[in-house]
Amino acid sequence: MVMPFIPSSFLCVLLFLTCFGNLYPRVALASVTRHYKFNIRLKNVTRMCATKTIITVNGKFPGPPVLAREGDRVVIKVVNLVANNISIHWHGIRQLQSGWADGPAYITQCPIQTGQSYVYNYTITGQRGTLWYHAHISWIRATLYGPIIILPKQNESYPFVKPYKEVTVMFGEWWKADTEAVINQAIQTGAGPNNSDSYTINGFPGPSKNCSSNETYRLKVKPGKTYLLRLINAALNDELFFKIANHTFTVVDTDASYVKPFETDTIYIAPGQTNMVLLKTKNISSNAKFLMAARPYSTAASGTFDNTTVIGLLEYDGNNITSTNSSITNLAVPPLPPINATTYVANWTNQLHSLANSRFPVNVPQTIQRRFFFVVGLGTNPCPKNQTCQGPTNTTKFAASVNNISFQMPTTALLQAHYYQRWKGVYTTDFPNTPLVPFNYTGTPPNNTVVTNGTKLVVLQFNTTVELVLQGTSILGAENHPFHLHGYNFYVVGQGSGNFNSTTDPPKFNLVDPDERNTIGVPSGGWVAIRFRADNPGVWFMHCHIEIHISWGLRMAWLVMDGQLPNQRLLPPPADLPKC
Ligand SMILES: *[C@@H]1O[C@H](CO)[C@@H](O)[C@H](O)[C@H]1NC(C)=O
Ligand SMILES: *[C@@H]1O[C@H](CO)[C@@H](O)[C@H](O)[C@H]1NC(C)=O
Ligand SMILES: *[C@@H]1O[C@H](CO)[C@@H](O)[C@H](O)[C@H]1NC(C)=O
Ligand SMILES: *[C@@H]1O[C@H](CO)[C@@H](O)[C@H](O)[C@H]1NC(C)=O
Ligand SMILES: *[C@@H]1O[C@H](CO)[C@@H](O)[C@H](O)[C@H]1NC(C)=O
Ligand SMILES: *[C@@H]1O[C@H](CO)[C@@H](O)[C@H](O)[C@H]1NC(C)=O
Ligand SMILES: *[C@@H]1O[C@H](CO)[C@@H](O)[C@H](O)[C@H]1NC(C)=O
Ligand SMILES: *[C@@H]1O[C@H](CO)[C@@H](O)[C@H](O)[C@H]1NC(C)=O
Ligand SMILES: *[C@@H]1O[C@H](CO)[C@@H](O)[C@H](O)[C@H]1NC(C)=O
Ligand SMILES: *[C@@H]1O[C@H](CO)[C@@H](O)[C@H](O)[C@H]1NC(C)=O
Ligand SMILES: *[C@@H]1O[C@H](CO)[C@@H](O)[C@H](O)[C@H]1NC(C)=O
Ligand SMILES: *[C@@H]1O[C@H](CO)[C@@H](O)[C@H](O)[C@H]1NC(C)=O
Ligand SMILES: [Cu+2]
Repeated sequence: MVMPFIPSSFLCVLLFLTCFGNLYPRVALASVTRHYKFNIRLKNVTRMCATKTIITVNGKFPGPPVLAREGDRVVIKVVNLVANNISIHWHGIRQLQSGWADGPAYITQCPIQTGQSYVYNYTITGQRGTLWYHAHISWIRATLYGPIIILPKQNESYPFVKPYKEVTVMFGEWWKADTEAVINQAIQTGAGPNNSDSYTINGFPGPSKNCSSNETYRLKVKPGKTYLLRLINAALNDELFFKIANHTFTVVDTDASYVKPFETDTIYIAPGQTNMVLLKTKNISSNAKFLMAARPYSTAASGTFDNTTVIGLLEYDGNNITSTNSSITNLAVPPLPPINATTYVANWTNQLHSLANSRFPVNVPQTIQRRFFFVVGLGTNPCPKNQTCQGPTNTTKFAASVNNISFQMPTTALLQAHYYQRWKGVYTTDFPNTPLVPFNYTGTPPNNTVVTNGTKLVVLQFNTTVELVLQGTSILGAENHPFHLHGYNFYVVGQGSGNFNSTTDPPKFNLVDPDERNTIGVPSGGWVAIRFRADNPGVWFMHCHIEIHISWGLRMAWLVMDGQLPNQRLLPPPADLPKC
């Protein structure tokens, strides 16, 4: 059913007794349309001793939650009131037949220009858990992001103990510099970009010397209760470890898919990924305080990434909440794995298994129609003749590629070009299934690191079963690349270090209870294998979720053709689809 537009805060009060208080109380109707209005506007916020003007949704940082139940339709009118072009991606939403609402600029839509608006309209089908939204153009997502909270259908429960409270914990970065200037300069000079100045928890960078004492995220809890934490990594460039001193977590979900619960004291979460974890508070009376901390996992060279630690506070009820910076800094920072703890990441990821029961079955393709082997990593472009560059050896610009193709952004949207059959001169369909020049991907890097540039797509017939091996390289340093696929969830059937072996590795694939997700780290100096069924027609972006890598070209797109039946076709574009 469609309701007339009402402000989301009002809807919140109408449908939920409390919106982010206790649990989300009962929704009156089985399946509804939820209307939101996102005014994209500037806001001055003060962090780390300075005030900065940032781009926000409705003046909120992080942005307001989109709250829905599985099966609901979500209609979000986005109005662009800033000077920049804007588009918003609903990260992890399947967008079945609604590819026009996916959001990546120049892939599924032209950006929303200043003063214009666009209505994102989609149904949440077969998904429940935590996802998020973020701007999907340039580096605007640095501040334009927020949670998507999908509750189970009415009268359906979580497949774990009912939490006493639910809390969203969103990680991000704080940049003193203007991130648009940072990326523009990096692209111009070819050098690596500057680093962020701090990580954030729900927008707070934690205590910093001589700055306001209220910049620390505080989670107030009662003793002996179970809290459901919805963790989201919205950082631009960094994978993170997260820990709360003297507490452990039970991981119950990845990317809005339930997993077999397991205990861990340190979460590993890459940009684009989400995790739901249960936090059982201790049976202590009052006045207890513990630090929470997050800091990066990276194998990149020291100095090329922000290696700071963000601190938050877990405060038990009855505590004096006017605690100052000094009382925070007296607490012990929980010990996190070493920054380059690749073994910890592999071990953590190996513990993820789908529930795979009758209520939440695994639909991993057992037979495969198309196999792909994509080599992903860094590379270079030669310096233009009339310029000086500051990339590797000072004669190049940093680039990145998939099968040595550095994806060039078109100036019109690919989905429109496809739909209106005006694709000539916009894209080609000759993306290679395997690298054209094989080499020892994780061995001594080749001398020639130059990439080719192009806008190439892979065409898939509707319902094709796909297996994709993503192989990392050691060119200009081995790094983990968190790959995100739009329009689909996939199953992670295998991973390993070194080069993928097409004879010995596939027999070890997990086709029983593989982790289902939308973003997976290609291990540093290793590979990962995923499977999915191409049952969603449209043009679907796939890219590393480290923003500097996507800017350098670590991205490509799949074109999935319509099927025969009406419900297997991409629907016509909405009338207000932005024009380039
Ligand atoms: C932010 O602060 C500057 C300087 O005080 C002011 O000129 C500007 O109007 C403010 N912007 C907003 C969106 O409040
Ligand atoms: C959203 O899409 C549905 C299905 O196509 C349509 O019935 C509805 O009118 C749309 N709502 C808005 C506000 O565009
Ligand atoms: C911190 O407190 C100051 C002074 O009361 C206030 O102006 C500022 O907005 C607060 N900052 C945050 C992040 O809440
Ligand atoms: C927290 O853990 C540390 C290190 O293991 C230990 O020394 C300390 O006693 C613990 N504190 C509480 C309150 O459990
Ligand atoms: C963090 O990076 C800086 C350079 O940016 C380096 O000097 C410092 O040693 C690094 N710290 C750690 C703990 O790695
Ligand atoms: C809270 O802290 C203030 C300042 O340190 C102190 O005056 C007050 O008594 C404390 N309140 C409680 C309930 O501990
Ligand atoms: C991690 O970094 C430390 C300190 O820089 C170094 O000694 C160690 O060899 C590195 N470990 C790996 C696995 O690269
Ligand atoms: C891997 O994880 C398991 C389960 O948490 C743990 O028992 C084991 O010690 C871990 N191994 C390494 C090498 O971290
Ligand atoms: C270099 O040449 C290109 C192509 O002729 C031109 O577009 C660009 O503006 C020039 N750049 C500089 C820095 O002169
Ligand atoms: C590149 O140029 C910078 C600045 O001129 C210099 O500091 C650096 O050593 C040069 N690097 C190489 C590899 O030549
Ligand atoms: C690839 O490089 C690795 C690391 O140097 C080496 O161990 C391996 O033998 C090489 N593989 C081939 C096929 O040359
Ligand atoms: C790379 O260059 C070095 C020195 O110029 C040469 O010895 C080596 O054989 C080259 N390696 C490859 C893989 O071409
Ligand atoms: Cu990457």
